[in-house]
Parts: sequence; C-alpha cells; structure tokens
Amino acid sequence: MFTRFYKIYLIIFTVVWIPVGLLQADDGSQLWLRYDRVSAQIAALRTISSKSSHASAQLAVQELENYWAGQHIELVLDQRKQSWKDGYQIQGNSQKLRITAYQPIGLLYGAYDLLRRQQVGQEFSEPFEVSEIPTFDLRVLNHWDNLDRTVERGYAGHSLWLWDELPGSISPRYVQYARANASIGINTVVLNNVNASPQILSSTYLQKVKVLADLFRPYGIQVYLSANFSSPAVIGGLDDSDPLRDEVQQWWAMKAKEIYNLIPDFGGFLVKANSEGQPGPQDYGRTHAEGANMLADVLQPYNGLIMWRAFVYNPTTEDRAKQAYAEFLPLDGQFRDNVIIQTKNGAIDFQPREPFHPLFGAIKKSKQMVEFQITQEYLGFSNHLVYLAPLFKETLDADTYAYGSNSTVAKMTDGTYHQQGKSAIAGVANIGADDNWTGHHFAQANWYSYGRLAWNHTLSAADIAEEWIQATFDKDPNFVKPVKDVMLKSREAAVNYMMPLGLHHIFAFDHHYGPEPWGDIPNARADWMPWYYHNASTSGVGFDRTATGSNAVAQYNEPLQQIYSDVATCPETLLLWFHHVPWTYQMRNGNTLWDELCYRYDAGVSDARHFQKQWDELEAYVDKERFLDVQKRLAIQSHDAVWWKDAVLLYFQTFANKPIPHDIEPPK
Ligand code: GCW
Repeated sequence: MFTRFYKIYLIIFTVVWIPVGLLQADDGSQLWLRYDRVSAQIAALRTISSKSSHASAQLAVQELENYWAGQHIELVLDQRKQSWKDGYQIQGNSQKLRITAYQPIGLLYGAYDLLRRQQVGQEFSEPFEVSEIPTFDLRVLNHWDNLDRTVERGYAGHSLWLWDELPGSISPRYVQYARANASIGINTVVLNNVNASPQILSSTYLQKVKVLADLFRPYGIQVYLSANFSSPAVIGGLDDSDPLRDEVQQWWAMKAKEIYNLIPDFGGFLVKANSEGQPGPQDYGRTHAEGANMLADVLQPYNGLIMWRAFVYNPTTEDRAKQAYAEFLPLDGQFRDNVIIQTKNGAIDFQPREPFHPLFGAIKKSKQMVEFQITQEYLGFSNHLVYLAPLFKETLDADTYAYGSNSTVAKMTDGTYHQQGKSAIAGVANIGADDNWTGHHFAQANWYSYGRLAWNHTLSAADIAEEWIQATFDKDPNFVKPVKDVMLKSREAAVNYMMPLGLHHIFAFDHHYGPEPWGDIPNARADWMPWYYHNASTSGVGFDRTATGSNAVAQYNEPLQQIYSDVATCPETLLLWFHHVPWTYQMRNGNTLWDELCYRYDAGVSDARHFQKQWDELEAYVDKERFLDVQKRLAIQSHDAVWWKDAVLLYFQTFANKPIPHDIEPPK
C-alpha cells in the first residue's frame, strides 16, 4: 500500500514538480559560464573551422559551435608568433573573425574571450582587433586539499578530488572545473595541501593524479603536487631525508622518473619546508636553497619547476613580520633557475590588510612569485561577501621602489625587471564540492577575478566585477551598478569591521572566524596570540615596527622606510601595523585614535547593513535560490560585523578608558 502511494507521489512529483523546479532553481553550479546554446538555424549560418586537430583547438571549435551566435570563425595556429606565448589575437569584420595563436591553448583562450564579449553584449567594432598576451606565464591555483577530502581553510565543502574513487571512476566535475579555469586563463593547479601528506607521491596516488592530469591537459592545465620534504624517509624507507645524501637524491630521481613516465608534462613540486612544523632541509643543517636546489636538479631534465615557499617564521623574540626576509634575502641568487620563491602577499598571513611583503622589493637575483589567498580564512569564510580583487590589486600595484619609483610588486614578479624564466602567481583556491563550488555565490567572483588578474594584472577590480556580474547574474544596469558598488566597497568594509587602521591578527585562535583580541592561551606560542600584534595597554595600541621597536621598516626600500617610520606620513590604513600610538593620538581628520577606531568599526557595520538592504532591493533580478542564499549570508555578515565591533571596542575600551562616541550605536 505504502509503496503504491509512494510511487504515485513520485510520478506526480517527477512529472509536475521537477520540471518546474528545474526551471526555477539555480544552484550556481554554472559559475560565470552561462553561455546560451545557439539554435541549429543560427549554427547553420556560420562555420567554425580549424586546421589543427590538437585537443585544445578542438575544444575551442566545440565551444564556439555550441555557443557562438555571430559570424564565421577561423582558428589558426601561427608558428612564427612565439612571443605571444599562450596568448592570441582576434581580427576580423562582421563576416568573419580569425583567432590566431602560437599554441593551441591560445585558440581556446581566444574562444572564451569571444564568448565573454558576446555574453556581456559587447558591440564588435568594425574592423575588430584584439591581442592578448598574459602577464604571468604560470597562473596557479593552490589547493589545500587533504587526501581524506578535508580542505585546510576550505569553506565550500569537501575536496573536489574523490581520491577513493580514482583512478577508476571519474567525476564530471573534474572537467567542469578544468573548463572554468581555462575560461579565465588559469593554467596550473597544485592538487594537494602544502601541509603535504607524503602519500601523494606513492605509486597508488600517482595513478590517480595521472587521471586528473590527463583530463586537465586539453584545457591547458598542468598539474603540480605539494611534496613533503620527508617523503624519502616516510614512504621511501630511508633513514632520513637529508638533501645532500646520495640515497635521498637517488630516491627523488627515481620518483621523478616514475612521475614523468605517467605524466610527461608534470609541472613540478610546491614545497612548504621548515614552516609550522613541516619538515625541511634545516632539519639536517641545510639551507632552504640547498633543499630547493636538490629537488630542482632532480626535475631539471624534465623541465620541472620547484615553487619553494617563503612562509617561514619561528617563535623567537624576533618580530614575525621580519623573519622570512631575514632568512631568504641572504640566499638571493643561490637558487637554481628552475626554483621560484613563493612569497605571500604580506609578511604576516593573508590579513584583511597588510603592507606588501618586503621580500618583493629585495629579492633581485632569484625568481619570485606572489601567493594570494582566495579562500577567506581571515575574511569571514564563505559567510561574508568580500570581493578580493581590490586586495589583490593593492599588492600587485604597490611600489617596492626596488629600481626607483614604479617598481611595483607586479613588475618585480612578471618578468619586467628580472629574467624570470617562467613568471608565476599563485592563489590558494576557495573551491570545494559544494554545488556552487565556493560556498558563497559571490566567492565565485574571487576565483574569477584572481584568474583574470593573473592573466592581466592591469585590469581594474571594477571592470572585472562588472564583467563577472553580467556573466553570472544579469546585464541590467539597474542591477549591475548597485551590485558592483557593494562588491567594490566590501573589502574595505571588512577591514573596518574586523581590524581597521593597521590592526592585525586579532582573530579567534586557530579557526580565525570572529574576534578574540583578548585571546591568551597559557604556554601557547606568543606569535600566535593576538596581544603579540596589538600590544594594547593604557598607554596605547599597535606594533612599533620603527627603529624604536622591531625596525621591520628597515626591510623596505626608501622612501618607504621613511614614510612608514614617521607617524605623520605613515598611511593611516597601516598606522597600527607600524606604530604604537597613544589612544589620544590625533588623526589627520582631527579625531583621537580612540574615536577614530570607534567610527571605523561603526562604518564597517553600516556598510554591512547597507549591503543587506541593497540586495533586498534587487530581488526581482535574481533567481530565488541564489537570492535567498546570498540574503541569508548577508544577514550573518551584518551580525558578525556588530559582533566584531562590540567585542573589539569593549575590549580595547578597558585600556583606552574612553567613552564610545555618542553618535555611534553603543555596544550591547
Ligand atoms: O594561513 C596559515 C594557515 C595554515 C596554512 C599556513 C600556510 C597550509 O592558518 O592553515 O597551512 O598559513 O600558508 O602554510
């Protein structure tokens, strides 16, 4: 009886509900790739042709066949255009367009360029011509995915990589992922966490990695792995992993051979060594350069690369912000050509705002790349809408003065000033198995904008936002404008409600969600405690990094040393990063520091509330599913902004001993 009813309900549900449901539901899984499939009639009006049978060229043909509603397109490989790298040129008129590239993948990038223009309703000028050569050669995503499918600092579900099912079973999401990356030019992925399990290099896992590499190849994506420096001892059975020992080198050489037999275009290794408890060459009295070079020599015959992280710090009396510089600068010039030092954008750790890492203005003889964090470890996880392109731009456009003015971080790493070999940029992925890939629908914009900036770091955060909104949601200017406005304000809002004026690392211990400036765990590492960073007392607040303090300012080139050292010229956005100042210190607008702090927190809260209100007014433009999901998260964000404001102000008030200005909402 029950079964029969159940079946009837199922039939009614299937016939009536599912089609309706499908029409209305939008889980965000399509990302920005919402091209309209062309009808057979339109397809019959134009031809898409390519002489190349290369898989990437054929993918380009396929994408255009499916979605291009315009004129004829010819795809051409031109072997004389080596300097274009994986870029492309599109030329033509209203009858015919030609995409020319040196490499087949350039044709696919050109195809996505055209589809993007079509998608945002761009008018094609007559004659039409556009040329694109990417600013960074390697546009890298770092996945912090563990083999048990947890993701370190991941807020979008489990890892995409179904290790237990590989190599036999293949999730359709692997190719969707590769396609999404290719559509924005990402061409390198490191599959596993930098806190690397040695098992990833076991033969069993390498078979699984091979499957992913094979699937990604037509989309122009090269696979790298994070390597655990102790692998020779842990999975190779050697006594130790001393990089200068023959047996250790031979083990790595044998491993490299095994990998390249399976994956001929394997990219190389990313290594986190002697950092936060990870093993490394220093365990054997060797330097970072000796460790990196050993691996570099092993991969060199295969054109493999080593990305060696500069994220190192130890619980010493030395300011954490100074340690990577102190350790890596003396090694400048000692690294092999196929080693790139991978340095986080700031010297502490992916804070809502940090000055750029001083190593970018200092390393001149070795290769270096920036590492950003796309996943929002310190920016409200996937609950807060925080558009990160302004943060990425702030670092890339920051002037290091290494070769006079305009020696930006971007130029120090993109090959402008140094022969980089391959220039590179990395972002720690915010991608997981969630239907919408990134948890928050707007976090898709961070994946997108990272890719677009890796392709061309001169693009503006505003233009990228606009493009993304149109592709992902709606082209109506009444929708695009306010949403863009929210996105562009969101990073500064987060800085304000979390840690304005250069405050940093006052997050809850370990998980880093929410405030805990009072945090103090007995016997814990001082450099993991918030008071280490804010130094609040009745006399003032902030970290003195001038000559009277840790003198971290000395790691910056002039005139930055001077600018940062002088409290009168230090940008107020970084005031408490570089200075310890009294609560009564007078800000440039005349407010005392204490009052200004209160106003900044309050402004952050107002912005978060404004985002909610703004979104509510846009309901008509958005499908229900995404509308409600974003609405729900904006409510959390507003709530958290108040939580931050109240908690931090009430805590600091115990030192400042000043009233909260009467024109802001009193803490509860
Ligand atoms: O930001 C910190 C994170 C760690 C991370 C580390 C790193 C992968 O809290 O989870 O570990 O940085 O970048 O190595």
